[in-house]
Amino acid sequence: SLFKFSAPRYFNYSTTASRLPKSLFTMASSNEYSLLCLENPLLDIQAVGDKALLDKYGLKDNDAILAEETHMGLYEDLLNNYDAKLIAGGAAQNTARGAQYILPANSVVYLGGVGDDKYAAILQDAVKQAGLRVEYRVDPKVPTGKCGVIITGHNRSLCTDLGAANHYDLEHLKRDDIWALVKSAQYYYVGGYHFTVCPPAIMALGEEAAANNKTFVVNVSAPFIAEFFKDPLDASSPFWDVVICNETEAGAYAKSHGLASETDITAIAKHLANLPKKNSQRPRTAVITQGTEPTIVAVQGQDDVKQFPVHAISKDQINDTNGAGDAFAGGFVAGLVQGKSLEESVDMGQWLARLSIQELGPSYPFPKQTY
Ligand code: 26A
Repeated sequence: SLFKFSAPRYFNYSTTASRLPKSLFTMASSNEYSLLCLENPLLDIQAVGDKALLDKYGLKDNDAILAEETHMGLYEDLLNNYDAKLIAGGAAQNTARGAQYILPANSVVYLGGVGDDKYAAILQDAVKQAGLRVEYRVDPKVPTGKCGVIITGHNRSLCTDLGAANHYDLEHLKRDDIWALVKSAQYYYVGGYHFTVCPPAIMALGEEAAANNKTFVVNVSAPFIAEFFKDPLDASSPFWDVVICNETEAGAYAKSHGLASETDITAIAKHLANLPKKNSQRPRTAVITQGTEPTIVAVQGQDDVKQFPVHAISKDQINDTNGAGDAFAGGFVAGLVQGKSLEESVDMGQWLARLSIQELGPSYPFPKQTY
């Protein structure tokens, strides 16, 4: 089982690094950066909005979409008329910051594409605070991607202009120094939004994981991924050791795959867990979050599906829910990396999500709290 093995013990070179030759210092040790994450680095332009704003751009109150021509005015609108804040985002980058928040120093590295601009500098600052190492593919010709976030009550509507994030490529992943990080990592986390960008990079990580009995985690990330990016999503599914999604994404998956029910979350979790799997050395785990309703977990080959209630906080403690799911994934994956049980990993996910929804945007409290 995934949860019985202990992760390698951490070894922090930072105190001795200055005494080591430079070449050694730049090489990742086999215990460092055991978690490698891939997706789309974005800057969130977030504001509290209203129905009129959602209607103006034809947006649903709780959805995530790719921006089209008609949405391009949204960002200026948010900044000029809604007092928007600029906050580090990008779903898997939020997860990576979250996992690093819990894990020892130098545990997590994140890959994605950015531009060479002010927005990228804001992202660099945020990841530095979290101690997250990023290896961006920098495109000098394309601006850093941005996500308009409209908060209405406990809903958030996300509208993304991918920019430079859309230019991530296999060439960057296969660059000697980056591929060395891939080789030394033991856990991979891919945000599903990356299926819109570079499926070959996702497949390369999946193949590397399966061939070496490493752990490959995919988050479905948004209903439109399950619906419109079904083919690349399905091509990667044999590599999934863990698949994470929320109830809406589970429903979209059920619909696009013709499952009997779009609302029977237990049945969908079982279906995901039991899809064919390339690496048969461990069963797949499917995790479905449902907001304040219990988290559902199915394990390949097991009949019973587990439920983990959420320890809800009072409504007035919630700042916004932008990034709640990413934080859950961050805590859960940190648990995996630490060799925790399934129960504890889910609890770590719920704990980190609880912290994040009390902050503005997909952020975590500093000074750090400990699990
Ligand atoms: C390709 N798309 C649409 C996206 C995103 C995205 N991250 C990567 N790719 N659309 C929204 N997000 C991020 O989701 C987080 C909340 O879960 C936002 O940047 C936000 O931080």
